[in-house]
Amino acid sequence: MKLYSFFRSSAAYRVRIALNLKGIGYETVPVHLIKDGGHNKRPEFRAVNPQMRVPALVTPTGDVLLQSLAIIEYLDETHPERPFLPADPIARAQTRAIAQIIACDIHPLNNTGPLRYLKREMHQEQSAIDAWYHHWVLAGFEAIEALIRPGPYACGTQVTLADIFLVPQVANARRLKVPLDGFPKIVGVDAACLALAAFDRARPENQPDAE
Ligand SMILES: N[C@@H](CCC(=O)N[C@@H](CS)C(=O)NCC(=O)O)C(=O)O
Repeated sequence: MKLYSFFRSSAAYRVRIALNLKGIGYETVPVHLIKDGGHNKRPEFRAVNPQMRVPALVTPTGDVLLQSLAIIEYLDETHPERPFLPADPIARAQTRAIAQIIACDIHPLNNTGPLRYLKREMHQEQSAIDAWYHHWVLAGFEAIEALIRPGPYACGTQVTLADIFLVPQVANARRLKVPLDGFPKIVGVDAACLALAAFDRARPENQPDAE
């Protein structure tokens, strides 16, 4: 498989974790999101992903898959051993809820594109943009902190979709200096996950395009 990725992209980080957890080898195709206004805006990448975002995954059949959640579900469906969701329907919904707080409620507000828009089109000061970023992470993390069950992982003793989404969001929050002292459960889950090779290998600093 071939993964279009950027070392710092938390959405690509999710897919890297999922690929590693499933033991699937892949080639990284780095797409620099900052240099020259973003290499993701080049026509050759637009031909891969019309949305011009990472991640994009090329499957062994040559199909291109977009959107981290769709890609991760595809990996789970095609490699059902060590599933990313628990068997019980209630537990599945609870696991998806944590993943979706990140995917739908935190990340879209704090992504490179919207932050750039706040700066360039809305002419906001960097301090206001930082406050916006912190606000939405803190609001989402408060909910997740209350939802985390006895661990070591977010939904119990097995790694799930919730962990795959949580760890990259924590890395992002740390990079933007969001104080995490109020979230001991999130910090504990993050540490437990990063002790696993699949998570560690997926970290931004361990990518071939890391800077
Ligand atoms: N919902 C998408 C988000 C993908 C996304 O927004 N990726 C960001 C990096 S984390 C990106 O490529 N941004 C490029 C840009 O906005 O120019 C997913 O989960 O895959």
